[in-house]
Amino acid sequence: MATLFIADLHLQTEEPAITAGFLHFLHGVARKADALYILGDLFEAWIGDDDPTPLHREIASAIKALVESGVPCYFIHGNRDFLLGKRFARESGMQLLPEEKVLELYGRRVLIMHGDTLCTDDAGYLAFRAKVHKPWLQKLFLALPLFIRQRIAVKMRAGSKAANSHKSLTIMDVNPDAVVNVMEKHQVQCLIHGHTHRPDVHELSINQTPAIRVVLGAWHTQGSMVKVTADDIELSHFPF
Ligand code: LP5
Ligand code: MN
Repeated sequence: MATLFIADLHLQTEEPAITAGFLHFLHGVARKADALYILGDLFEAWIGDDDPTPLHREIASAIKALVESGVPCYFIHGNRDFLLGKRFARESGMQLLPEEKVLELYGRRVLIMHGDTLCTDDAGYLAFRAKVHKPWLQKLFLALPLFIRQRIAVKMRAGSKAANSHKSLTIMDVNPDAVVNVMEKHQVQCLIHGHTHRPDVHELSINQTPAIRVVLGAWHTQGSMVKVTADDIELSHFPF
């Protein structure tokens, strides 16, 4: 049996092919898994569980069907859907996890994260993140009318794109020391994350022992997943 990990689907109404690919995944390979972990940025942007966008209902229902088929589904927030809350979790059957979670999988300890907090060279992002993670600001934002929230999200996305266009690619990748620190903190030899959209398997050394960091790919034109079994940790890409 196997445990599956995906991230960075960035689902949005404007990208029906990605949605179709995800629905196919949920009705197919995911049904045979022991569990499915979604490591953030499932959605392109999330402005509250009360958003009536039909796509959200469709995705919730499809994930719920997976869970009701016997495959538990877990979610770690990304930097786009950090406001996804208990109401959507209930509707979809997903169990919400903290931003750093250690799993015991087939005798192996595996740390899972979205990955944005590893980008410690990106001071601008960390400052932004600290602000939008303030509970009082989130409460204030969620109390706004939906159309105002939509406008703010559009401005934030535009602001981010503009800021990113002036940043070096290195700054927007994980900091190697941050990776070692978090893996040593959790005493793991395996880390799986997303966010950077740079799928790869990186070998490193943690506590003088071989370790790996597996980065999931974003779902732009194909699917990407990590499959963990008792014998292997495999990063793969597949057509929608
Ligand atoms: O997301 P992406 O891939 O473009 O870049 C990310 C980092 N940017 C972000 C910002 C998100 O894209 C914004 C999404 C909002 C969705 C929901 C709204 C919820 C509002 C909640 C309010 C409590 O995460 C980017 C990183 C990059 O990853 C790589 O790691 O570099 O970080 C930034 O770009 C941060 C910038 O340095 C500063 C942020 C600019 C935002 C400007 C806001 C102005 C509008 C405010 C209106 C009131
Ligand atoms: Mn992300």
